[in-house]
Amino acid sequence: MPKNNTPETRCGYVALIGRTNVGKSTFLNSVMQAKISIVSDKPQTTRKRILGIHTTSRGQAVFFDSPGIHQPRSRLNEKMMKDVHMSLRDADLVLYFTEMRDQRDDPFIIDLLRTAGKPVILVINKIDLFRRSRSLERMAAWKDLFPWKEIVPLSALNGINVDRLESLIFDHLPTGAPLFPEDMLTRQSETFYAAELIREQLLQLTHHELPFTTLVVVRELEKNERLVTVTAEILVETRSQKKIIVGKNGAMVKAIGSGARRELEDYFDIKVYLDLHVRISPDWRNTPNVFAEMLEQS
Ligand SMILES: Nc1nc2c(ncn2[C@@H]2O[C@H](COP(=O)(O)OP(=O)(O)OP(=O)(O)O)[C@@H](O)[C@H]2O)c(=O)[nH]1
Ligand SMILES: [Mg+2]
Repeated sequence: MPKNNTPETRCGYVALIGRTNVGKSTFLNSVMQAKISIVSDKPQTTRKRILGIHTTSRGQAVFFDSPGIHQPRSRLNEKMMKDVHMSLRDADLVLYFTEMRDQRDDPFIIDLLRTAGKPVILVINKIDLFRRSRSLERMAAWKDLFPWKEIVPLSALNGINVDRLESLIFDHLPTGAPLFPEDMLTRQSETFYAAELIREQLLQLTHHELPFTTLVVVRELEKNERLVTVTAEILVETRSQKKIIVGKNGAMVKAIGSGARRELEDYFDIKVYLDLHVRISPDWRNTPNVFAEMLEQS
């Protein structure tokens, strides 16, 4: 029995796992009411494991937002899948995200969950896109595939059931004192966020073949009381990709830059000067030094 009749706090690591584009990062931002992880309608938005530290009166849920599960086709993809395995290994609780449009009962993923041997909550996201009867059907279809601890239909975008899922997460976490200071939200560096906020604009403003072949590297980040100066490069693999990202008379890179500057000003809460260039770096995805630089910028 806890002392003074105060309920014991819960604390633990929660892995957000699932295919790309199902809404894992959207949920993380929604439950934490902060922009922890970038979101886009393009596949493979999250490229590395991102920590989101969520402290409430019930305790501390430490989320690992993870890249979408996929078959690796490059060194970068292999590193992304390694992060998925790391999240599963370190988790006290797994949230397995699917979405309503997902028809696949994927034996590969179910095997992955079985091997991990962790308690799993099944989340069926994007219920706002379908009628209620369809979400009940989907829940029934998934029910017997795995001994889920819970099955939760969700709309991460519209906030439907986000509170309920949050409460279930705390129910399934072990009791314990917080691991991180209460006011800490993440452990990623400012340099990492600066690069991510630029990449988010790139994903949102360009069409879908480009995101896989681009990388944002922050070369310099300087702060004083009045201004943050960010110097960054967008790496692309070919001349034609560079042409698209620069755009007619530089219009595209200008749009990416001004969108990113607004986001950066929100993030740093101060005026930002962004110096953004596009550079060709052939095959950076298979050049360990190049993507290591991005993955270590955190
Ligand atoms: N309609 C609808 N769209 C959603 C919902 N949740 C997320 N989305 C959209 O789905 C897209 C992908 O969302 P993300 O949060 O980036 O998905 P993710 O699972 O983190 O994707 P990866 O990082 O690539 O693995 C975005 O366009 C979101 O706005 C939802 O509940 N309903
Ligand atoms: Mg994501």
